[in-house]
Amino acid sequence: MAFIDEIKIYAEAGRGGDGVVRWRQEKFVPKGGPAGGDGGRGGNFYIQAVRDVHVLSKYKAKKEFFAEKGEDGSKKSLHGKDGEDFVLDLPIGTIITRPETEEVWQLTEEGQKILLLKGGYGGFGNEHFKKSTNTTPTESNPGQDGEKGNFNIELELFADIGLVGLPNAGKSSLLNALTNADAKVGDYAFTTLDPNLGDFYGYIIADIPGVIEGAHEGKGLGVKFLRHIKRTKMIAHLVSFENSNMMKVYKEIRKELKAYDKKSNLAGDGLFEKEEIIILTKSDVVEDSKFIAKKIKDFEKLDKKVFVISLYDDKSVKNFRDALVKILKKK
Ligand SMILES: Nc1nc2c(ncn2[C@@H]2O[C@H](COP(=O)(O)OP(=O)(O)O)[C@@H](O)[C@H]2O)c(=O)[nH]1
Ligand SMILES: [Mg+2]
Repeated sequence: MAFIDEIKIYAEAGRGGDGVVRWRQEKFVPKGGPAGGDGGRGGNFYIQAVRDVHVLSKYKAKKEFFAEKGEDGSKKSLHGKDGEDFVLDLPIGTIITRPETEEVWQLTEEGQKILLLKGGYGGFGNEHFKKSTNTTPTESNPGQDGEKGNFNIELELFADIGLVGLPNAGKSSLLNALTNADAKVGDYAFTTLDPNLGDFYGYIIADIPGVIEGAHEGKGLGVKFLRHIKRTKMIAHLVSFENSNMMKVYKEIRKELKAYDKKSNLAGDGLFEKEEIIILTKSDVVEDSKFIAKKIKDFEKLDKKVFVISLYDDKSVKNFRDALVKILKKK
């Protein structure tokens, strides 16, 4: 699944239609009064927030957008039709900047629509210039140009849940099990350049690859991805039963999140403080159910919700799915 972080686009609002010079057609009157209509307004260029995580990849190939030109005026004082607006759909969480003016916009709510470029006004037709001193004006204006501009579009992913954990913790597998995503499973921790996204009953889950020790310093791909979970509602922190010291592994990742917050000046409002649930994965590799119960207890001492999952145990996945729906509904 392609995931684009940043694209540059060029856009133009529509030019206004021209005003025209026309004359009233009356029988036996060679030149009736002025009857040239005004041109229509050019279409505006808008951006609009949609709840669709894949929409940005549509603009990978196409990067220039033009709103429609206004129609020219016509005879019988008819106004030209206004040009159609162009509305560019972008995912919620997108930040748009205009380098020329240093303006910045952010799309935060579904349906939010922002006018970026105004279409040009239509020109006046000759009827508009009629005066008592000049009943046969031969003047008309051309339509004005629409505004034009370059924009940088940056997607700050607006996932609801971010999956965090060491490489191999089972994040991609869990994402695939819970959603329609098709994330690569296996040794892709450091080669996947894109976070994988999946739709979970309308909530977006992001699989954040490569959070390892030193991620906040830019080791691995961690830091590039950590910023994507800044705005999630919740973190699901995965720790595999394959690790001999699960608590230590857990704390190492927590340390990375904290260090990232500090580095990004997010202290108090960052990844570390965000609501977190803990998922102990691959329980099938452990045979001793007492050991599993003991681990649950250890982690519950952190005062967080703890789940145990094995992808070889459908019931464990189903239980987790149901619990997650409940948690999300309360938000
Ligand atoms: N035994 C077992 N293996 C699992 C389970 N979930 C994932 N795996 C395996 O663990 C490896 C790493 O999984 P992956 O989802 O790629 O982990 P990620 O690096 O955290 O995304 C893969 O070989 C998976 O097949 C599980 O519940 N039990
Ligand atoms: Mg993975």
